[in-house]
Amino acid sequence: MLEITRLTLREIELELKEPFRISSGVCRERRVLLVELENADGVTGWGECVAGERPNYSPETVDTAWLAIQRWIAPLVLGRAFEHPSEVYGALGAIRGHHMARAAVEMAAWELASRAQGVSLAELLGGTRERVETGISLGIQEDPAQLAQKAVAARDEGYRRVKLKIAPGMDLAYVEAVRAAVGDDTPLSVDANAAYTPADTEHLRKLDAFGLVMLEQPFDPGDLVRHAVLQRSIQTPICLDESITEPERAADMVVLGSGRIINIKPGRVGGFTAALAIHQVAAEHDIPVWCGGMLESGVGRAHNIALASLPNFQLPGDLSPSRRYWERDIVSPEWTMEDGLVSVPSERPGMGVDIDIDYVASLTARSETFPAGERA
Ligand code: OSB
Ligand code: MG
Repeated sequence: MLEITRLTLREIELELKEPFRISSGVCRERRVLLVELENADGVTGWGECVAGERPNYSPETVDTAWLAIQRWIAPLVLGRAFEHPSEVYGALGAIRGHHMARAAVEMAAWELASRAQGVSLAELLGGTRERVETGISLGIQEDPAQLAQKAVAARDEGYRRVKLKIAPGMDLAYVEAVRAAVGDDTPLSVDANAAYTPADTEHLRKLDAFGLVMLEQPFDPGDLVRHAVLQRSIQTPICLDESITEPERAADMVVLGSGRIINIKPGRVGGFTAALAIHQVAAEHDIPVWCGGMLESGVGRAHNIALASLPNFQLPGDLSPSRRYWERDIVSPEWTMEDGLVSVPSERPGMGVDIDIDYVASLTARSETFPAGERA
């Protein structure tokens, strides 16, 4: 039984060690929305919202998520008793959109349930792997030589796959330089974050020459049909990220042939229950999935790693260790990587890391507890 008696929202600010540039903008500092749920026994569970500061990756932002949780999501879970955390997704089904806001609460509910039951989050989700293969996502750099240097360093650090962010005018020459620098044996992929249109089809076909594992999200999220047409005219497998906002979109992708690989970010699709459903649809259709990242703090990372321990996560995830992003993460122990692998903390109840609550308090820009008036 999962009875949620209290929900605390906190917004913290975490400065990235290095700015991260994608086709639609640059992120220097992460505004992170954290959700803490508490049950009647005083057990707490944590979640992290993956929404960014501006609506450049998805329509949601930190501010819209705060509003959605405060106004519509919190009232739907507070005081409710769920038999199992998988019921939370359905309970929030009356809300359209706001997948990231819903996910933050839904995932915190799973974390709370795993702590209350004394099992690891990975185990509660059905994870089977002890270690997960890790890839890196490299932001757009000043020039191809700089990107090539970073790619070589990542390969030498042990990363199992190197992903390059691309944009029109910052694509072929960059990929060519990286491929030449790392050689043919390093798995490479590219991520356009929806920066192209069907008019770029001939141009994108040139990527076929570089033996990429995948081309992630070339077109607008809503363009499932256009992605299907593109997939028929290029060899590089298309992977969808932004397009897959819920399990139904994964099913649509399969029917239409809009891509051959899915990037599952539980925080993008409404949470773990939806992520498990997508994982299932994909497995039934021989579609490999992998776990993407959103520059999460150690909390979101914990959730992603737990999910990535499931069997159909066949490709390395964007699960870089804490030190890649932050001078100091908000969890202990911090996330580490060894030989390109991250260990799943399956021996510990819950997500497997502790929140450094004093550090979180020192980074907090605003916080609010529901039911209103009570303090965390
Ligand atoms: O498209 O996967 C993406 C970061 C912010 C927004 C979108 C994306 C990303 C990443 C970062 O690729 C992956 C990571 O967390 O390391
Ligand atoms: Mg992506």
